[in-house]
Amino acid sequence: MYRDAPPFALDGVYISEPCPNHCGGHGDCISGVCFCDMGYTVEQDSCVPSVASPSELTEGFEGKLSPLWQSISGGQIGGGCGIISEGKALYFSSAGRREARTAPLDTTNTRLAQFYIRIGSKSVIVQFSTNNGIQWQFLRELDFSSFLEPQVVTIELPPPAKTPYTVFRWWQPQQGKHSAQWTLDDVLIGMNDSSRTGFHDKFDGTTPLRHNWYRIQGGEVTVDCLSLDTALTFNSEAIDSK
Ligand SMILES: [Ca+2]
Repeated sequence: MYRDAPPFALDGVYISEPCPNHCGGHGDCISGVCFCDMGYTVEQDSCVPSVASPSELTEGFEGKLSPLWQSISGGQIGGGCGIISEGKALYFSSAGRREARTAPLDTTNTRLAQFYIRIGSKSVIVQFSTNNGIQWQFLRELDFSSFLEPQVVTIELPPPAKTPYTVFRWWQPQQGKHSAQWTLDDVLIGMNDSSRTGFHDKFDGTTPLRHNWYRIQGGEVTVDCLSLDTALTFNSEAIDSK
């Protein structure tokens, strides 16, 4: 009778009594008490990482993938959509689920999420979760019509996204076999919140360059020959590595 029913599958089933924040997505809730997974401890009735999570993710998809990606589904590194920012990119073309999900990041003092993206059809949605993906909160919906050409997107993180264990994901909700592709490149989740109050960089080594600058090509911090002070110097020998 149901012979022609389409196949379906289940994944990540969570059945439990309710605990606050669902034990952060890292534990079992037994009679209203969280029993945390290894590497997580109980804090305010939820499970939080025992060791502080990294506070910054940068990914250009050129060499080895950052260990801060928790999972990538339906995508692979390649050049399927052409150059998005620079070199290779994360190219989503498979039928079925298409998602890139980060590991928990400590975004308590993190300012923004920034990335290059090109979308062939439908929308790509950017979300965050503070309980490891049990519940997702909205950051941005990117409609393909605005991203037929590669664009850079900058999202200032809202206060609810600034936690010691925030997970981010880019995903496309529904996929048929003939849906067009999309591609992600040069992902940055970072920049310190202190840069919100103004911008000042003396290039004296007190702040890592990547905290203030999204990308520097062909320049390096050296002692400036005129002022005898450190400066970001661009000279003819520091050619674009591309
Ligand atoms: Ca790249």
